[in-house]
Amino acid sequence: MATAAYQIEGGRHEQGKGDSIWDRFSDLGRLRDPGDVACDHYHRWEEDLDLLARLGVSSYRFSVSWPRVIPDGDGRVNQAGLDFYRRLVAGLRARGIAPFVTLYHWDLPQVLQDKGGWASRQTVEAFARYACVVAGALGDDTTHWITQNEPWVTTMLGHRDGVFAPGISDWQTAMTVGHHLLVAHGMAAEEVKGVLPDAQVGIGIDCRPARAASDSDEDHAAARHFDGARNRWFFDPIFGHGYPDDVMRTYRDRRQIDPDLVTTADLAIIATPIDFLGLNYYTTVTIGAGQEDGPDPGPESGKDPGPGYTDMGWRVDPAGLTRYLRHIHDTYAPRSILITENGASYSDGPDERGIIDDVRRIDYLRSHVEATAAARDRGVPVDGYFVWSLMDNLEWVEGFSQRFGLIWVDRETLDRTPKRSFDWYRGIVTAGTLAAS
Ligand code: IFM
Repeated sequence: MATAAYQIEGGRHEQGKGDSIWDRFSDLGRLRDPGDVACDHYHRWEEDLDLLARLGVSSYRFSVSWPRVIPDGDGRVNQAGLDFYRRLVAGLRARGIAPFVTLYHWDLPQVLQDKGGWASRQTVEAFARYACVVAGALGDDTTHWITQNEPWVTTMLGHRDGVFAPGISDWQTAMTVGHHLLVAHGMAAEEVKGVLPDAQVGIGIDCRPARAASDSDEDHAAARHFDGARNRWFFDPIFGHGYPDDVMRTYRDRRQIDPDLVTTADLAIIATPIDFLGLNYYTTVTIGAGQEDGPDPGPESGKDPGPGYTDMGWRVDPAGLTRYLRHIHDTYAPRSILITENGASYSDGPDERGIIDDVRRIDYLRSHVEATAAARDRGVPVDGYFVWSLMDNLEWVEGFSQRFGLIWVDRETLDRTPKRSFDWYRGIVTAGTLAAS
């Protein structure tokens, strides 16, 4: 089961927390709903851990809010902020649940953004220090660490398209940010291992497997470029292959990347060995000529995407997961793979009896659990599966309009009501279908 700090915690001004770039984005009215309270997990965390225990899961993936722990990003440590996560981790252990800690799920301290954000090398240094602080505080009870979540999103949506915080639209900045995120991953991995030699450290990468829209050479070339920019750009350097030549050439030709950005020393840091690869999988895309630079093509926005698609307009493609797991195994051979996110947004709400019969979510999850098991049966070392997400939460710019949770959160009262999928998933966990769920 997985969540992220900004999407559930709230407690924006509690106990010394600093603002993150998402707080600023929210203040600017760039989110459909403000994020100050979110699901109020900051105050209701014990109730939420009880729900996790009721679900029977053996592990829980959550993220630490950097500005809650170090309000200005690289200065004083906020003890009260760290203590919140200490209590959370202790509460998980007391319920027999292993914490999987994500260090960065997009909520950069605003003070660091004001100094250049991820485009500045100083943010990379600050992240390494922050990783060290958190590892020192939570390490007694935490074995599994995820450095970065979905660097493509921060890179492209946050800095090329400007639709996510911090709202910058500049190709070269985006490429610099993406590179720095990966260097920060490698440095943080080293830091965590320095403090906790037995830690298991990985990174969470989102993938969008792409197929060509037709057999034409143009569509194949477009799909190849899309795959290179969206997937290989991140997987290749992490596994020691450097950035893909074909994409690098295009970026250089178009002057979309600073030619001096990438050094051999950086590539060595990025390739710091990981103990597991975290893979976030939701969907696949079909790419034709002209669509190679994204954004992901999907059904026209604002229109009901219809059957076979989730409310995000993402195609349901479980077979794509099996294929992609096999591809990752064959291409990069990671020691271990965890599905660090998989899930679906469907809006089904309570009926007159108060029951939330989210049968489409059950179908989605069942087919993807089976797809994961199918890959494992063919020798892919998939050692864990995390559903996105425990509860309906703040889906970034979409606000609360997209519901990914196994638990319904009433937007007025913030009361939690487990959906049908919650009971179904408990059955899956009890049956031991997948490890570390
Ligand atoms: O809600 C997000 C999460 O924060 C990162 N991965 C995708 C999810 C659904 O969009």
